[in-house]
Amino acid sequence: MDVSDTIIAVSSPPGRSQRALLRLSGPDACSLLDLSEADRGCRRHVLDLPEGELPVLALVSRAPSTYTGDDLVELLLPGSRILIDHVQRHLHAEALRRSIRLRDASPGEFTARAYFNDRLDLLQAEGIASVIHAETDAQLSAGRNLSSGQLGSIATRLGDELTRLAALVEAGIDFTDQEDVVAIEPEALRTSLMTLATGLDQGLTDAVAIESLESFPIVVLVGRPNAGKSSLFNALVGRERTVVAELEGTTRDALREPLTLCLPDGVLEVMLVDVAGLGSKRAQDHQEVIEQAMVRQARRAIEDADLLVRCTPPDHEPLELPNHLTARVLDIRTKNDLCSELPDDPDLIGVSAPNGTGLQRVREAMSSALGGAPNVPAAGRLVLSARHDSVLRRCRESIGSTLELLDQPGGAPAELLAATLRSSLDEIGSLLGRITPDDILEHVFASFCVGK
Ligand SMILES: Nc1nc2c(ncn2[C@@H]2O[C@H](COP(=O)(O)OP(=O)(O)OP(=O)(O)O)[C@@H](O)[C@H]2O)c(=O)[nH]1
Ligand SMILES: [Mg+2]
Repeated sequence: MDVSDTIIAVSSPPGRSQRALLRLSGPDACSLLDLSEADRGCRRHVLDLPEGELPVLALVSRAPSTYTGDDLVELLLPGSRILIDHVQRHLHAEALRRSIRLRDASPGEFTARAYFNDRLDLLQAEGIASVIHAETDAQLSAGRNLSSGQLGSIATRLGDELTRLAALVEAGIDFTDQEDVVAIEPEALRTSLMTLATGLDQGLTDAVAIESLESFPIVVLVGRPNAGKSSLFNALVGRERTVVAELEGTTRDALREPLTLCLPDGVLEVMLVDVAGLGSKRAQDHQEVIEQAMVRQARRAIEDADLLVRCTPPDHEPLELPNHLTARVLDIRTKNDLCSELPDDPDLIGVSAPNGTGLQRVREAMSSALGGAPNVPAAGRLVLSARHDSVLRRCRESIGSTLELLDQPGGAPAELLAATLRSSLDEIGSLLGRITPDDILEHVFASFCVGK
């Protein structure tokens, strides 16, 4: 990535829109647009296109206090694809005429420049990518935590302490002849490292994997027509979302609604789906076109489910489900208020939609059937990507190696202790992007879109 060129990209989404945003960053961003040193902030600017003059709004920021750390100009233009093409072509032609090195930005290059210019660390850059790609509240909040430096400050504290310990160990190697330099005692080193190791172990155990925030488990309420599925659906989501009636076949389309299940350590968000009843004689006979379509849609929803909640009222046989399904099945007795006798099976979950009994048990049973792990972490809970997790684990391993050396009979040579401490520090450095191989940088910035 050549950071000495000036780069240009459309930062708004493709297609027609009210306004489009064209971004330029680099040493010649201002001179290409004939902006003087005094031209800063938001100002009217006229582009002298071959097709005619085009007035635009320009937001001019000067290095180093910009997003990229270089001069940055953002042009707000009418969102016409053809007009944007004309402006880009004009600016490229002008750059060529004036021997200015202007080129189209690659994905994430504006943020990569911010990283290379020390405007943000690698974790903050990854946080920005997560915010851009977020599709759920959980992903958005994880991205925000990352870009606001939640993991960065933990890594910095860890790195500072490892640096202090490594410096003390190395001081013992390099300056033993100087009286005022005291090498750290093995016991003091062990205590400090144990504190770091315990903190890391705890953090890694408590952290939530960012991948787990990507999609919600799908929970489908299944049963025969009139089994009380829609009534249970409404009771769980807490409003009259779907029609309930005595008539068999009331629900036709599959209805979806997010449902939040509270867990001791966070929240499990699921997509609850209500479908048409299955197993009715009429649909089996394939008489009615609408009913066939209803059954097809319900079957599709069942195939995609992570959990099937089978609803069976008292004195009815449970709906038989196809053998090939891999989703777990949770059996619920609906309309439990109609049941005169107490159930023999204490594990049987009975629920009554009109008076709300059993709903909490249904929620608990659903979350435990789905593994019981939160997919929306509690506020402040650490969210780690696979890269963060593996770097922290390698750092923990290196700390473990130093501790093993300290436990050796007769103690270990200070050089070896220093080497393992350095490895832990290198891992922390690679987390923040201070010591980062090019392939990791490429991987991180490739996940951005062009123009960011
Ligand atoms: N007493 C009692 N009646 C219920 C309960 N749940 C549902 N019902 C009644 O049972 C009938 C059918 O309820 P629905 O929720 O529409 O049943 P469904 O399984 O969605 O039916 P389809 O959409 O036709 O497959 C309605 O008259 C409801 O009022 C319950 O817990 N107790
Ligand atoms: Mg229904």
